[in-house]
Amino acid sequence: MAKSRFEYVRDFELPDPLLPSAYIVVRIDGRGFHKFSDTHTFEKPNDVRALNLMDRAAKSVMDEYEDVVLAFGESDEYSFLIRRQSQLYNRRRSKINSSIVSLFTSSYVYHWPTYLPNTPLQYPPSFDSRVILYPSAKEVRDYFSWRQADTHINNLQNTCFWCLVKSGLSTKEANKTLQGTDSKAKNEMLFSRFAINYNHIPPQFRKGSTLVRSPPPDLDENTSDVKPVLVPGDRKGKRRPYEGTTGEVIVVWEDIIGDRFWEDRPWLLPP
Ligand code: DGT
Ligand code: MG
Ligand code: MG
Ligand code: MG
Ligand code: MG
Repeated sequence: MAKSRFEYVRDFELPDPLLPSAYIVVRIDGRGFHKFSDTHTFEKPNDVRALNLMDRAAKSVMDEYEDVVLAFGESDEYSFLIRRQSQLYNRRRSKINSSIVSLFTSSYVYHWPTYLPNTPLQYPPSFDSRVILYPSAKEVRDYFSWRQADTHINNLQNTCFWCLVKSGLSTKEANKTLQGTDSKAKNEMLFSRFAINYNHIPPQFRKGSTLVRSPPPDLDENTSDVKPVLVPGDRKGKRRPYEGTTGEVIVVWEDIIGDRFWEDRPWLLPP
């Protein structure tokens, strides 16, 4: 078929490939969720319904994209780790970025009535999205540590703040009370003034949500302890290392700053 004389404009669509073998992180973040959470009367500081809805939307992304091997969420944001050897959309940046945030957003809206049945959605929420490349496992570990440390710092601060406000202080007074306090002082304030042991607050609020896949059970009992975990390969009897792309997506509220989480799942950070 002959090309139309307009077809040349296609050449303006420039390639935007992501560096081969680099770890890919996509982070989405709710746009204007300060206002959005007020409009929809989210509980302060944490609304478990809204957080569970975020987790559900993230699960949709992992169910659809097997190369997303890990996701971490807190507040109005989620980070997705795409395995380093992924050939998803030939590693085209804007295709990956836009597809993930689009699916996340539609799933968030789709599942809204299930998680907040008595709160009609007042207007369409949106999320921004960015792609970050990391050259090695160290930066990936530090990236997720950064997000989880942020979860902790914000949650401790917000928990104190809303305790003070709910006890009768103005928001201005609460801010002033908290000014310059370190985390030890905040823990003590919660305990002595509000009888709250911070460590007893749900881990979902303190640690954020981590989504991973569970590897299928290792069929060979001789290698059940051997890492990396082997799974059945394409050819009968031939086994290959598990890459984190199959198995059920589960949510955990665990520490991901320490080594344990990653040692248990060596496929997340292949050398
Ligand atoms: P942005 O991201 O620049 O468009 O602006 P925001 O307003 O989304 O700000 P951001 O992302 O820095 O902070 C997230 C906001 O969402 C923050 O104001 C607290 C709110 N938020 C998130 N989760 C909850 C929740 O469970 N309960 C309540 N009350 N607020 C929440
Ligand atoms: Mg933001
Ligand atoms: Mg936001
Ligand atoms: Mg945010
Ligand atoms: Mg099309």
